[in-house]
Amino acid sequence: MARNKATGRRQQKPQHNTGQPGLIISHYGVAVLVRFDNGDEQPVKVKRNSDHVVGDRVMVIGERVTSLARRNALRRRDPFGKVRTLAANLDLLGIVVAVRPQTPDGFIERVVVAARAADIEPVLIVNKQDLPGSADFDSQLQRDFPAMVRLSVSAKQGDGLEHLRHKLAGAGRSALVGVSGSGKSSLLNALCPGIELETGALNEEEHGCHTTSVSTLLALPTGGELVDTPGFRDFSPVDVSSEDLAHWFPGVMSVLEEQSCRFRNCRHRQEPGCCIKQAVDQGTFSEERYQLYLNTLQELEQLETARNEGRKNPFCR
Ligand SMILES: Nc1nc2c(ncn2[C@@H]2O[C@H](COP(=O)(O)OP(=O)(O)OP(=O)(O)O)[C@@H](O)[C@H]2O)c(=O)[nH]1
Ligand SMILES: [Mg+2]
Ligand SMILES: [Zn+2]
Repeated sequence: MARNKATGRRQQKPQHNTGQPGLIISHYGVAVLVRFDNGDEQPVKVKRNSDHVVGDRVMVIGERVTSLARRNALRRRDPFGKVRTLAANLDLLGIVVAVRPQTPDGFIERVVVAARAADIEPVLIVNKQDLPGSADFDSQLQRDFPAMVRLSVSAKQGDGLEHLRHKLAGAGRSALVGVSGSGKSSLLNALCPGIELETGALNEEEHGCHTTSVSTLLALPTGGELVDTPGFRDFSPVDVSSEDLAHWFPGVMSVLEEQSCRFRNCRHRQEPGCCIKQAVDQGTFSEERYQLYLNTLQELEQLETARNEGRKNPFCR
């Protein structure tokens, strides 16, 4: 019986006439790889723009795949305005960052808000601890995201992987996202010995080379499931409203846990009795991060207005 190259699992021949429940563990554009509940795997053809995604529970009847209802899905808008679903039915989202390559400003915040709005726990995974400058980078992240779970690791040297394994085992289903070259596939290789996903060196500008092109879900030997995704630099959220942002933005959420603004729908601009504005004035919420919040809010509101007026995404190139 043939074996899947990435996972080493058995692949079975397509079965006809009988409906079988399974899970999509890879998506190749015109086909998905389904893992059935008995552990067998089978590639099944799908339409190129079908909405099936890694993490979907499906029913396969003959060569037809039907997705069952999703608990949640993480979606982003790519730079061309197209909505991309990264994965479905997630419990935890590991945002992989490293001192090199740099993660663009605002990236982490947007992913965190999108995850929280979808009821997925966001966790910062600070990879490449073996590189010089990592300690300062880590401290900066601690200052900017004090309330977030932060795991410092090195896929290369194995530091911190025990903590990560433990977190992933307790979570259920997780996915890794982050810019190309941050080390997502390297982490999966370190957590799943023998997997050997392709990894790629950074280029001369210290950017990743978009090595991973297909999302893959793997069952970890130490418990939990983990999805590797292709890297991207921009995260324009899809299912996030300005209200979500005003609530879930990192730092804002921590202040709101202690105090509340006078108005329930406060957007923390100039509204009277705003505890975020007060925190900025008192220096407990940094001016820089507040500015990042306001910029993101403005962008989301423009998107909302455009959507309400039926216009195209104004940020679409
Ligand atoms: N020094 C060091 N290098 C690492 C570490 N983890 C990964 N790398 C290197 O970083 C580069 C990118 O790693 P990948 O695992 O391919 O990164 P990725 O996030 O999967 O990238 P895409 O698939 O393009 O999104 C490779 O050269 C890895 O060897 C680490 O902990 N320390
Ligand atoms: Mg990769
Ligand atoms: Zn407010």
